[in-house]
Amino acid sequence: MAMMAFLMALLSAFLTSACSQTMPVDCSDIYNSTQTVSGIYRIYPAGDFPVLVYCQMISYGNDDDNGGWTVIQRRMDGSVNFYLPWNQYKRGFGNVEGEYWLGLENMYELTHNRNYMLRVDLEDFDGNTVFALYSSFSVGPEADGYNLHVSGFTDGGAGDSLSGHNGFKFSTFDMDQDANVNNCAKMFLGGFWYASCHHTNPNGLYLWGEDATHFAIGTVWSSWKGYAVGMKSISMKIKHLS
Ligand SMILES: [Ca+2]
Repeated sequence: MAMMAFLMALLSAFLTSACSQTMPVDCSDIYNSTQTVSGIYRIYPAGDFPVLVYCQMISYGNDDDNGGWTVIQRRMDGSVNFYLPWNQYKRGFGNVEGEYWLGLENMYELTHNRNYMLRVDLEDFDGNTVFALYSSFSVGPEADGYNLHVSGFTDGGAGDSLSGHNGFKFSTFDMDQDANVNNCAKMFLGGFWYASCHHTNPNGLYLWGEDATHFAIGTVWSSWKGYAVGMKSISMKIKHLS
C-alpha cells in the first residue's frame, strides 16, 4: 500500500508538472517554465484548445520583473489587411510571425481571470521608438461588446492616446458600437474600441509614413505624431501581474 501511495504521489506530481508545462495560459507561463527565447508558442487562453501567439520574452528594463509578454496586436510591414469584419476581429487573424490580431475572445479569456498590464510599442519610419505603458488592461465579454478597460498610464515618450478609449465597445465596419452618429470603423478604415471616434487607430490603414490625404485613417498615435503619420510598427502586448 505504501508503494501504491508513493506511485500515486509520483504520478500526481508528474501530471501537475506536465500540465503546467504543456498548457500555459500566456507567455509569462512559458517564460516561467524557462523558455526565454522570443518567438512563436502555443498558449491556452481558455484552457482547452491551443492558440498560436508571438511571445516577446525580452525584459524592457522598466518592468517589475522579467520577460514573457503576450503580443495581442502587431503591425510591421503592411502585409496584412486589417479592414475586416466582426467575426475576424472576434476570432483573430493574420500571421503570427508577422502582422496579426489575437482575437477579442482570446483577449477576454486571458484578461478576465488574471490582472494584466499593457505595453504599446511604436516606431516611426525614421527609426525613432517610444512606448506607452498601462498598469491595467482587460477586455469585457462579447455580451458587453468586448469593451475596453485600460488605466494607469506611464509615459515612455509616446504620450497617452489610449485612455480616452476606456470603457468603449469594440466596433468594426459591420458592427457599429461606437459613440458617433456615423460608423467610425468605416470612416477610419479599421476595427477598434472607437469612441467618437479615436485618438489612436492601431488597426487602421498602413500608410508607409505621412499622408494627410484622408484624415486619421492610418495606424496613428496622435499624442506622438498627430493624425497624419502612420507608424512603421505598432504593437500591443500584455503581461499578467504576479
Ligand atoms: Ca456609430
